[in-house]
Amino acid sequence: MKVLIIIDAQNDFMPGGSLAVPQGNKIIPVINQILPQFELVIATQDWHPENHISLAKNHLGKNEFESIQVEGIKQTLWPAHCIQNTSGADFHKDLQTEKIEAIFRKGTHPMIDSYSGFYDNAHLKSTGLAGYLREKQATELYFCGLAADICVSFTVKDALKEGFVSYLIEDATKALNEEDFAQAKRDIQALGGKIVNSAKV
Ligand code: VGL
Ligand code: ZN
Repeated sequence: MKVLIIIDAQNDFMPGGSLAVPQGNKIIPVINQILPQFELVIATQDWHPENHISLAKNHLGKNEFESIQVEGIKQTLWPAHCIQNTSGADFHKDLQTEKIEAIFRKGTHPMIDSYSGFYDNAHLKSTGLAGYLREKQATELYFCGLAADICVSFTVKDALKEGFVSYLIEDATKALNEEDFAQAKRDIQALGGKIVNSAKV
């Protein structure tokens, strides 16, 4: 079964949002157009409490986009974004959400950040997404959303490691950093993932 997984298509990652991805809004019509071709559509939401460890404002003397070490792993400090129950955490208003059957939220624990829809960054806490997809007998996963170089590529890499046939829809994602995205695409291909265009899904 073909599944579409929409990663973090939330206002704070759109132009005007607190952690805006350039041209992030351009993916919305592309996603809406391909939605009918999928039997199952699910989404993720970055969903942080105010005191979340990934927010620069919670670290005295640290600036946005600086990084720190948390229990031996790199934690980038971001502007406040996707705070639970704020409009910044809502899906883009034009995203057709009717077909979204399940929403997996991540980054909900104050001390744990999660770029991937499957696991937190230290791979300690599962969101349950892999088990859900197996129970639904998902065979092919198609990924889109924001940001290409961060949450989307972390999710695709975890999907491949979980053994799912995985495709990244390149024109339905946008990156914060193009160089990081170029590297992420190479990593995805090295793991057996495919980069495709929305015309080919
Ligand atoms: C994301 C940075 C911090 C993303 C989430 O959705 O790509 N990026 N939190
Ligand atoms: Zn976040």
